[in-house]
Amino acid sequence: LQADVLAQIDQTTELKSLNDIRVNTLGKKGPITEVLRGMKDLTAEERPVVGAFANEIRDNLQAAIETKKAALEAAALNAQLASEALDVTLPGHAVRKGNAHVIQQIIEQLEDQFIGMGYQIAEGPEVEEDKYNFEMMNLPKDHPARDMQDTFYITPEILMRTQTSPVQARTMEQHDFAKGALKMISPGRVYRRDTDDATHSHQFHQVEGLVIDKHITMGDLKGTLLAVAQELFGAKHQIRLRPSYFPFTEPSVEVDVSWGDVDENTKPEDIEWIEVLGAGMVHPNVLTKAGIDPEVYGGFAFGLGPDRFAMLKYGVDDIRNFYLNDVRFLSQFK
Ligand code: FA5
Repeated sequence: LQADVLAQIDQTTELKSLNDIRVNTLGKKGPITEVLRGMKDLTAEERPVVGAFANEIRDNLQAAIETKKAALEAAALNAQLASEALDVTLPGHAVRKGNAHVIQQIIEQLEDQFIGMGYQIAEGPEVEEDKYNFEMMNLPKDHPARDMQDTFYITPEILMRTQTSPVQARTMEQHDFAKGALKMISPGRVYRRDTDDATHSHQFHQVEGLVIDKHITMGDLKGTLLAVAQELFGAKHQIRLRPSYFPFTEPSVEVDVSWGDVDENTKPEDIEWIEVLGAGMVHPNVLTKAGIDPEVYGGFAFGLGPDRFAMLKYGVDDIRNFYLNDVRFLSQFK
């Protein structure tokens, strides 16, 4: 029995089966207990001999089980330590870093430029009154030029602003000319019932600009716009001013920027132009409606499209890419 059980103990690799061996051999129903229990049937001479022998085997097996138990517990602890070991030299998980939307980047670049030229940044509501969006901009209710900007109306008097120009009216109303000239830009979202295509979105951005002072000329407007366009686009693109019409400026111009690379060998008829902004000298009616005397003050205004600027700067040929919010597209502009 002893040799057999010792062999079993030796082969055991689990604490649970070791315990089974202990219960089976040394437990209440085990063979050794049975022998000791049968002592009463033995003669007085046999008892000490059998008793001593049984006790010796029991002690031997008990000692073997304890030794094996300690060894198995130590092995289990080592295995656990090995499996839970922390390798501090393994590379960690990279934290994904977001970036500002490309149009926001263009707007911030423009803000930096204009702040450098002494402009303030103004804000206005996207849900706007008809009064500021149209009437104070010299576009009364029956004016045919309202059709140029197809409008989302909320009520007959409240609309989604179609342009950032209402911020002109709001800042002119507030400005204290005793403190100096008015020079502001106002970036923000605008909304139109335009059919989406490669260069039109029903929701896009504008950056309005307005300068009002005593001796402002068309030359100031042209110089400002050329400086901004050159800073943003560099020498690769050409710029042209075209006469245009807006009810709130007189005279009015539109500025186009050439699409793709252009150099001195490019034939003028081969250049493809994309319209990026409207501008002009502030109409006397607009000044009067805001309580400014057009005999004393004058100025220029412009409204540019940063979406179109972003298209030109990065060669993106479809404006809708900016609004699909595909991270693979947007994460290119870091
Ligand atoms: C205006 O909105 C005038 N308020 C601009 C202005 C301000 C003129 C101050 C004079 C003085 P227009 O509708 O042309 O003008 O739009 C101005 C610019 O916004 C365009 O040159 C173009 O860059 C951009 N734009 C217009 N419609 C869209 C559109 N659907 N999607 C993307 N960009 C557009």
